[in-house]
Amino acid sequence: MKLTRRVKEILSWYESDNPGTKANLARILMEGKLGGTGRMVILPVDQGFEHGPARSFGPNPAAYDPHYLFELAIEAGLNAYAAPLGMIEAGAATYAGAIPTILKVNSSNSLSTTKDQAVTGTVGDALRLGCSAIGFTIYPGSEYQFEMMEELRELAEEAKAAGLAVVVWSYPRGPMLDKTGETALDIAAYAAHIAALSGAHIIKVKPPTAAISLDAAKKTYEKFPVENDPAKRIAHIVQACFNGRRLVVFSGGEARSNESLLDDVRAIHAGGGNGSIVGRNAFQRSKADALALLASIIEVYKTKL
Ligand code: FBP
Repeated sequence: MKLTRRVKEILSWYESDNPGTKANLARILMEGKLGGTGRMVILPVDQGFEHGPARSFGPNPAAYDPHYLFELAIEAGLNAYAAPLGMIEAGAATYAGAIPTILKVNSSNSLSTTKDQAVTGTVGDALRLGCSAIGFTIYPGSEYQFEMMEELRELAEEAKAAGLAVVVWSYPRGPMLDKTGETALDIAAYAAHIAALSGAHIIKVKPPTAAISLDAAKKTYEKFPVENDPAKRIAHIVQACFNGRRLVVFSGGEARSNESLLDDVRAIHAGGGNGSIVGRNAFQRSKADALALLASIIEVYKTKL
């Protein structure tokens, strides 16, 4: 496989990484219909942990089967498939080498009263299962944020030493933040920056709204405003990710209309984001509808700006 100039350029931004980690980043970046473009679409399926099985898979019961999820990601021509341990194990032999996988090594669940995650997988698991990366969630703002960041430090160090890439889901939540605050522009940029500072190769955040939440940041944003335009907000998140030197992808959220999701995707594309990580909007649709939507998302990312 010949790497494109764009992928070589992206790999050059990861100045400290060993050849193993760079090869795994290259595998993700060169895979699927967006392979070589520097853009990515990833299928994440950890919602069974986060929200429970019925809320996750009830709308499309075929998705209860882990093999269906691997096949959806492969048939859609995505860059990678991310899931917790049991889900990857359940298709590991059948789909070995068929698509880069990201082992989600921590998870929360809806039965918990605290904003925390348990470590549910190891770097050893990721290597045994042939994964390209580990995935880890931090909740900046939670009472447990520092423990989570310390767990990330340990797992990221181990993953990088073993030649794996590190994907960080950075989701602000906790007592300081209401629902508006969790996706406010200043908070989303802050969360993305914390993930970059923690050594993430790929950062995952929710698309930001125009709200500014932190009182301490309001004056700064008044003085140096970000234009009230979704693409400009994405560009601000890209700035927070070392001015584009770290890959950043944006989540899809709850199932909604194709047009609403595609509006977000167009803004991510125009703002210079690296792509989408779309779970519920893919696996909660019938396979035909999911493949059609994912193809439309990929088309947007292929468009020349
Ligand atoms: P979705 O596209 O389904 O939003 O998936 C992205 C994701 O980050 C999942 O990996 C995770 O389970 C979920 O969102 C968490 O969603 P929420 O923050 O709404 O509980």
